[in-house]
Amino acid sequence: MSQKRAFITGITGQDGSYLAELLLSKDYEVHGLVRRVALEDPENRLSRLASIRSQLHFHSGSLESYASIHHVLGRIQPDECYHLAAQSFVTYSFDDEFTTLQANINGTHYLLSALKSIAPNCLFYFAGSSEMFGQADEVPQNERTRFHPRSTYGISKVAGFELTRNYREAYGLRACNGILFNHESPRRGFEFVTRKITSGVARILAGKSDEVRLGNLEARRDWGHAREYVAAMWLMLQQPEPDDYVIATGETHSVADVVEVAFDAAGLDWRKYVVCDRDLHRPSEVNVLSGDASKARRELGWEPRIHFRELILEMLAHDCQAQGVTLATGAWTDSKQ
Ligand code: GDR
Repeated sequence: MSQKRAFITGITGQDGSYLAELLLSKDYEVHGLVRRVALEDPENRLSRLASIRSQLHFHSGSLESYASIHHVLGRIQPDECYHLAAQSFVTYSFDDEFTTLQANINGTHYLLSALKSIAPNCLFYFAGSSEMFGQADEVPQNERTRFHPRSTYGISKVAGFELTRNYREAYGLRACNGILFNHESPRRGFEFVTRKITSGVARILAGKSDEVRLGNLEARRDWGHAREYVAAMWLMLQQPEPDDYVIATGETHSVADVVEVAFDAAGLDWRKYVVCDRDLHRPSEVNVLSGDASKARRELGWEPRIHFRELILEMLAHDCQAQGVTLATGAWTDSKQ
């Protein structure tokens, strides 16, 4: 059988980098959409891909332009398309609603429409989000739970989800939605709360900072490991029929729990360092999210193995190493990067 060709939008991000590694290990030819500026500054902007860069095919283009997407897809003719690129920071979506909606909805729409005309047999994955559930009616949330998003980010993901479903139903596109709950790793962006905390603790240990400023410590999330979540994306596209799947651990923890695990492992009393800042609270918060991934377990054979504490300690160990400090307790697992 000839080598399969995969196309990833958002390849430079946390999920994109893990997915590219997974697909290379399965002998795919891996193509990624990147901004021109990224190609001009590979050391910084392609840093998560450093170890596999030479094996990837990059295409400069923009999800803001239908013509650009059409052109790139025409050149690649992919067998599988993973649409991960988005304005993905929920907090920012309150500062710039318009850009979030335009970028996330139009980008998805352009891609689906271009695939329909250029590569209608291509398998398509859309990165949906637990933020679509928002203020959910039920706990835990599954594929049938009603959406009630609480940010324009969540709204944009609901629109992307519905576009994907509609292209499947109306045009027979083999398109799947992953409804992924929070997933983290040592490659997580520093603006997200888990990485903000682990990198903040590492900076305190290195003597470069004396506080971590946080918003709502009571918010509860279902946090898994990104490396395991990208495997679920691939599994979804290997099924005989396209469908939608919740991917989650089913365990929830508060932001305060992240704080406690990270500071305890560093031998620090978090009360001396964590500053609660009202300005970092969101105008409409999602208080608790907890996913029921039994459909994925049943149909995909997917199961998370890395638990919350192990995840946070892996991130902390990585951040400490980057700051040149060692943890006295030795209570963490080594970073697997
Ligand atoms: P989230 O992730 O919004 O769930 O979206 P984030 O880590 O930003 O927030 C998680 C929770 O922590 C609370 N919080 C803070 N958040 C940030 N970023 N900074 C803080 O200082 C802080 N203090 C408290 C938040 O209010 C929130 O309740 C992530 C993203 O990856 C999305 O793209 C993805 O779709 C979802 O996960 C699933």
